[in-house]
Amino acid sequence: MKRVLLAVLPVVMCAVVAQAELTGNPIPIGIGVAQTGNVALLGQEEVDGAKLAEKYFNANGGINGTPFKLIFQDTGGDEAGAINSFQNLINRDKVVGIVGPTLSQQAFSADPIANRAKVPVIGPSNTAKGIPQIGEYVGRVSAPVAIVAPNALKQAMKETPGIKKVAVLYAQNDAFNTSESGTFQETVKKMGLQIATLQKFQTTDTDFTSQVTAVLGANVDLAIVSGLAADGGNLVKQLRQLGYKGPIVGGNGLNTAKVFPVCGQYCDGIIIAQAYSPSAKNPVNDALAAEYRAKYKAEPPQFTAQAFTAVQVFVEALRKVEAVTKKKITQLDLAKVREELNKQIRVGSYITPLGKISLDQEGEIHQENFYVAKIKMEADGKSGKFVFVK
Ligand code: 1QQ
Repeated sequence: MKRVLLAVLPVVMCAVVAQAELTGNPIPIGIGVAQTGNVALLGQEEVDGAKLAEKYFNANGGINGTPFKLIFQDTGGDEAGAINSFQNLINRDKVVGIVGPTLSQQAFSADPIANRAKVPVIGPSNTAKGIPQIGEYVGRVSAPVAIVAPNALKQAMKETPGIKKVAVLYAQNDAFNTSESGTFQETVKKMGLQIATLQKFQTTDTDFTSQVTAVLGANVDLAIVSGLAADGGNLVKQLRQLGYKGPIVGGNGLNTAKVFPVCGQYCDGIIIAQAYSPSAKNPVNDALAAEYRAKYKAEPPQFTAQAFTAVQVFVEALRKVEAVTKKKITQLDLAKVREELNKQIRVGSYITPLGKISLDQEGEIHQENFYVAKIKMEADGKSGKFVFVK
């Protein structure tokens, strides 16, 4: 009994002391991601990650003793929603910086607004080509498709030798899917494979009969799908229902357990590249994974880890701003905080759930480790998991 108490006491005291130490008005950090609509299938995982980061970093000293608080503004799934969310965060909530939006398609519209207002943005899941180049206040912790996507293709080739003919399908009304598909198409050609059919669709589509008919007619050995969770999941389902039996590579838009209810048993086997592994070893990821498992009884997903990481970069950069200016954030003018924060985000490196990362002067992420997972559905066709294969 005595030994148990002695073991538990320091942990409890530590948490109490750390929280009691935080004083002053909380520093507002904006979270502008999709909390409603179809894109919330992806955005909700970001909300989870941001909240876990808020709890974790405030329990670990906040911004050198000052707490920070997250201000959430739902973007919905379109450009207008993202613009509105960013404007509210910038002008009304007076945040020091913004984590968001969920989609690259939204980032190309909303980020220029933050950039003009000189408010730092960290994209938690904006992987299209050209995001950091939007402006000097735009960065991301989501590695670009050019680096991530080819890993899934390599895995498919390894698992199924003899692939020659490929079907490429993508949502043409979405910037990320167009960008990712471009990478897939280049990689396919570099590998000496043939694109037997190239099929386009819209993220709002629900009937994919014509695309699937073309795929079946082309008699391909592999299908590569770049869509978001709802449309991409339905496309996979219809591919299988109409008789496609070969391997399927899915893009980042399918990278969530939220597709399980969409394609059900037919999600089984989809190969998806990952910028995060729940089993990456470092103290921050260990803490995130433990919290997530306790709360959700599942492995933390990539979008959760990336949103957590985006908050972490803001927190650590805010601490650096105080060190450099020798002033508390709360004593500095907001415009000055935003400007210094943007500089410090790009200085040094961070040990995060994604491993060791840094952002270069342009705001592009540099990350060391990438993975590949495969969806494994249970016999009930309802529950499933991402099994890491590389
Ligand atoms: C992008 C993406 C999406 C699939 C993230 C949710 O990678 O829009 O860039």
